[in-house]
Amino acid sequence: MDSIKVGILMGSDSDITKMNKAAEILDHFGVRYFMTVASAHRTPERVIEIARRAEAEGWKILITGAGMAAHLAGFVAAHTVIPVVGVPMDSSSLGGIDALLSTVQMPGGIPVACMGLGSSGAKNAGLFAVEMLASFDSDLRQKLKDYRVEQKKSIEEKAAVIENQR
Ligand code: RP5
Repeated sequence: MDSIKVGILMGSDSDITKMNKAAEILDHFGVRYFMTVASAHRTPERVIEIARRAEAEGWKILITGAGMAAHLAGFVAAHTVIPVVGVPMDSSSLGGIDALLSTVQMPGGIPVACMGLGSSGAKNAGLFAVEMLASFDSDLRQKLKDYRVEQKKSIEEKAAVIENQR
């Protein structure tokens, strides 16, 4: 079996539906991952343990999803040099703007790559992780190109259906 390449952490089990979009992409591309709940403020030691495990096992990318005063991405990034991709969750009464700013505005020195909000952001985090892995894997690069072709075909088919209805 392949080794784990990507870790997916989320601040709460309430983030699971959205963060599953990242997992679905990794499943599609056959990238092995570890997915769990770990909160920067409720279980900080657990987050540190996972960051240490990721380093020890040679995971390549960490995807984090968190909402509200979202410090999970930055907290994980503080404990590893593995690239961290943060997905702000649109789970608050502020619609996610709080999590977006918390995730994207890392002070210089500890980077976090911030995706868009919610499900689309999680899907893109999965794709971004695959793209990073594909930089060193030509089979994966070809699969990404095939995925784009399929996407294009799907839009063209939908466009044809709409045009034929008018
Ligand atoms: C964050 O606060 C989580 O990532 C979640 O998006 C939000 C709400 O968490 P719960 O109150 O649903 O556990 O920590």
